[in-house]
Amino acid sequence: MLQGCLPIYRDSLGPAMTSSGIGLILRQCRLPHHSELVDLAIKDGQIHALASHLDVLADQEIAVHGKLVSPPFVESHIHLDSALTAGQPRWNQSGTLFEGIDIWRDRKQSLTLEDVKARARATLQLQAQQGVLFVRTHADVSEVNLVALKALLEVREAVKDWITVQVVAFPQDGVYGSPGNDALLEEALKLGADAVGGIPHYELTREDGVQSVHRIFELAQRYDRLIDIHCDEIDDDQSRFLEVVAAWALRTGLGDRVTASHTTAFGSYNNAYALKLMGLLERAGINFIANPLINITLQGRTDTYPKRRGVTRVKELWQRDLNVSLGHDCIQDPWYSLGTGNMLSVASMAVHICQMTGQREMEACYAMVTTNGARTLKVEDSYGLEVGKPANLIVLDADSPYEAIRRSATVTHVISRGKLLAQTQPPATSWLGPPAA
Ligand code: 17E
Ligand code: FE2
Repeated sequence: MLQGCLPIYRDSLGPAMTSSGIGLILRQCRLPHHSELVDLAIKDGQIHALASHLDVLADQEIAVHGKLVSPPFVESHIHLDSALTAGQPRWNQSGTLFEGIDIWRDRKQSLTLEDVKARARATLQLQAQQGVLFVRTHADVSEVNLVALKALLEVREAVKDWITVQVVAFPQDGVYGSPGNDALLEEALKLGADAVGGIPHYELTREDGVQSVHRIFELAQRYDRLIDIHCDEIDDDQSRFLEVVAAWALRTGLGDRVTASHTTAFGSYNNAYALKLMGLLERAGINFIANPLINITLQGRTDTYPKRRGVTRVKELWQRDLNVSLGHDCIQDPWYSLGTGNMLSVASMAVHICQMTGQREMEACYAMVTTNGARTLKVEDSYGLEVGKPANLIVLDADSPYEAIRRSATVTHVISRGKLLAQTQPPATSWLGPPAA
């Protein structure tokens, strides 16, 4: 069965016990959606062969013993410029998005290149050691010297041999919130940002919000960049910029080069409008990113009871075959003082809040932190467990994606570009009490 699904280059491996040039072999891997165990050989940084038994020697062997071997996690939405600043200069007391933006406005006055780079690199290492090898970060560009953006572009370059980073030029204070912001957004693209961002629900007026979406599409077309907009991150059922984003994606043909992040207001729309909107979203073919850890805490703050969940309609989007991925959004910053970089926590939170507790639904949530994220970032050429692709993969202390989420399994091995990047021992308990069973 497996042989039908996976290309196998057995002949190219040469006879057993001779020097094969194989750098690393993982023995007895359990791949997602395959019942048979396979050996996986890595040569020159690429996946060289996958077969039920590879009769060949390698420089290094890892016995996986039937554990899950998966493509790496994809962190499709995080703010590395604000990561690890929680409490500076003060803690968020109300827990709202707006207080977070105000605190960050104060903190960003003292940003330096070194400050941002050090925190971003520490965060990336934290993520990578837990199996994240692809990251899309937002960089606040509503800041006169573009320090955050320049720092994150430098970091993108400095870490590229072990982790892939994409940078979104994100105008946190609005494209039209202050006079210079529009020019700063364009300057960020000239400097090399991978994607254009926006925040239409935070612009001063509804009209400014619509205008900002037009401007973002114009810039994306002029500079040939992706789009990832913070869209309708509010409980206001009248916040309807998602339809504008989808309409422009349709009209410009940019389609899946466009991503709508957060879209929490979608959880508050009436069903009649949501039905109409779904049809447009299907035609537009854009990507969605939900950030369940953050939005379960930021949203619903003006509610008494019943209190909204504040997360977009993840299950319904998935049921319509639209591409949804999940992000952490924050690790210890003005919006969220928690966060570990563990993508299984994100997937688990989505399972709970979005009520995706069926077996297929939980597998879908695992896909949302792996393959769907790769689709959103458009990195599929260098992503996936296929012969000929770069050897980016992880080993988990679990037998299936479901078990990985349920037990928040340890990522025991992280392999990046064919090399072992990090190893972690799963926790081991010694039971000292009387026999329990
Ligand atoms: N900025 C924003 O507008 N929304 C967020 N969730 C974060 C930053 C973290
Ligand atoms: Fe965000």
